[in-house]
Amino acid sequence: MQAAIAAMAAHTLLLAPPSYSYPLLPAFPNPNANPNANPSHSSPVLNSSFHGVSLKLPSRLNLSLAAVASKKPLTIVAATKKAVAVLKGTSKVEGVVTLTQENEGPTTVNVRVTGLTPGPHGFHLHEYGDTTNGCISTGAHFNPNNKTHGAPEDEIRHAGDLGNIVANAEGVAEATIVDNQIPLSGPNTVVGRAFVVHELEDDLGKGGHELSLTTGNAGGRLACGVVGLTPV
Ligand SMILES: [Cu+2]
Ligand SMILES: [Zn+2]
Repeated sequence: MQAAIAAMAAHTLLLAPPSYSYPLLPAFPNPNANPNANPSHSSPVLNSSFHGVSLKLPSRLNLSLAAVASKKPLTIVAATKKAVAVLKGTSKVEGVVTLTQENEGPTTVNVRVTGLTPGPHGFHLHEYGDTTNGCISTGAHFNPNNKTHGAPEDEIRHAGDLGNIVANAEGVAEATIVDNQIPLSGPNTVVGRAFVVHELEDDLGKGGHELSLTTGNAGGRLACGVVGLTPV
């Protein structure tokens, strides 16, 4: 009798591993199709335990699928967007502008322009990424909210109004600008529009000139470049 119990225990131990391996199988297993199952060892007790495992499988699979599905939107929301514009013109003025935006936060703009006369130069995002006729064809300041020209910190400003960049004695202007009105996605995205660096200082709408409230009277367009997406 004891030998028979020991033999049954041995069978139970031998047959236990296949039942534990079921959750790893992709489909709902049929215990009778298990290649490891020996028909001669089948018993009602073992079958009922197999059924118990197979009944639990659907809920486990559903839970793991739900967890994967709920993580996907979070990954999209956490996106970083990056863009670049290479500024060129008819003069020796040239530069590179990089833009980075985390999620729906402000856009950080890093600017380096060389070949300028020392001092302040108007720096804007213009409406079009079109340079077929040089920087003139980039149009007016990017202005999706139909406002007048202003300073970057003003309530009333064009979205493209980024103020001035200031060149040092070597003609190099470097700046980091953080702004809330020049996103890299959505209806007011600046991707596909163009940066322009100007000949003169932007008076930020306060110069009293007839052009102050449209262009800041910043003079000619020295160099420009279209904003395009880059790898993150
Ligand atoms: Cu401009
Ligand atoms: Zn403007």
